[in-house]
Amino acid sequence: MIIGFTSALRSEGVAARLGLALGVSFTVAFATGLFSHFLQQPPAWLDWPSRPVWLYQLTQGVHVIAGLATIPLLLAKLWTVYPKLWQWPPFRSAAHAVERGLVLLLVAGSLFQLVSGLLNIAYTYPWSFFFPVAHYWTAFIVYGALVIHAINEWAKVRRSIPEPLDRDRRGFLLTVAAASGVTALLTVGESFTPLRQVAVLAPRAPSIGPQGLPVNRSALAAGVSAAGADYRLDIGDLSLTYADLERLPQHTVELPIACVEGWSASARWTGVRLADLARDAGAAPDAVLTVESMEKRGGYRTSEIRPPHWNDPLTLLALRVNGERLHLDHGYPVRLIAPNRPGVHQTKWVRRIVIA
Ligand SMILES: Nc1nc2c(c(=O)[nH]1)N[C@H]1C(S)=C(S)[C@@H](COP(=O)(O)O)O[C@H]1N2
Ligand SMILES: [Mo]
Repeated sequence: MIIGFTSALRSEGVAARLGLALGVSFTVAFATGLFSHFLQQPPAWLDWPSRPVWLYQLTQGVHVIAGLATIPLLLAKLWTVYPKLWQWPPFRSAAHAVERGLVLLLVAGSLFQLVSGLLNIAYTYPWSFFFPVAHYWTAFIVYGALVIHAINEWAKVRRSIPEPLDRDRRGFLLTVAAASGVTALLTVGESFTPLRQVAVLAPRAPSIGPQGLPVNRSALAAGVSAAGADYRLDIGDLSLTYADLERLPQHTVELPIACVEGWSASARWTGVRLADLARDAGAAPDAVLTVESMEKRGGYRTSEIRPPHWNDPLTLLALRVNGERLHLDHGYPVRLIAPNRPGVHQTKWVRRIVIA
């Protein structure tokens, strides 16, 4: 402990550099996180464009990778500054007490964000709160505290950054940077297929699953069984059998599924253009559609699809993936697939589309 407390690696210069790196990674995570939030729950006045098709895949991949790469940085930063916890007297003034309270909030909030995010992408929920809501609101607390902390510490940063570091401190920072880089490298393959072989830390490999595609929620987990001959897809006044859908003009598109948990995978989808079908069913071009699945319960059993997305010719009610009839776990008989849209909204086992 004594060695830890007096380590020469702890210096203002080291703390400042780690602080700057954390400032960048938290900014990236905050911005991409907000983007994801508003794509999942857009306010009524906000219609996101459906292009570029890969935008959400990119921002959410970056969100998760940036969060993971932040873990070594945060641990190093906490190690660098933790002797301050025992400083005496604990508060020199009221302003100092407020400043320390803010740092406590920042540390606790950051740890919460990283741990809860990590457990979420590992599909582990040892808590009773709803992850997206807790992660979203804590992000504002953390980022707000971070901005004030950065302002408070700015003089130290300005003072210590121009001073060169000695070899040991440089070595320490390089080790931390390498740990961060390796963490990113071992997970980025869950979105970026050329690196999928080394994605050993990724909870989902992009090509493992039926039909070479991961599954988030299987039919069994969702309580959905294979549709029989009585299956109908209802949209507006139309009611179509599976054979009716197969007889309609089929289109093939290459689109990714981009899960909020960070993995993504592209596939070749074949099916009916939603715009064609909605028009035949009498939808006005500015209508809002609600896609409902056969699933009885579950947070993602329905999704709303707004005009920019359902009018996009790439948006399909897919019957096939990579040339094969959809596997039940991928949404047989019919699933929605649309560009630039979170995976949670790519509704599987579509039963009905409501036009409003
Ligand atoms: N009906 C329904 N559709 C759903 C879900 C669901 O739970 N229920 N999960 C969504 C999520 S979170 C993702 S990431 C994608 C994954 O599609 P896949 O299982 O075919 O890869 O499906 C989406 N469609
Ligand atoms: Mo997902």
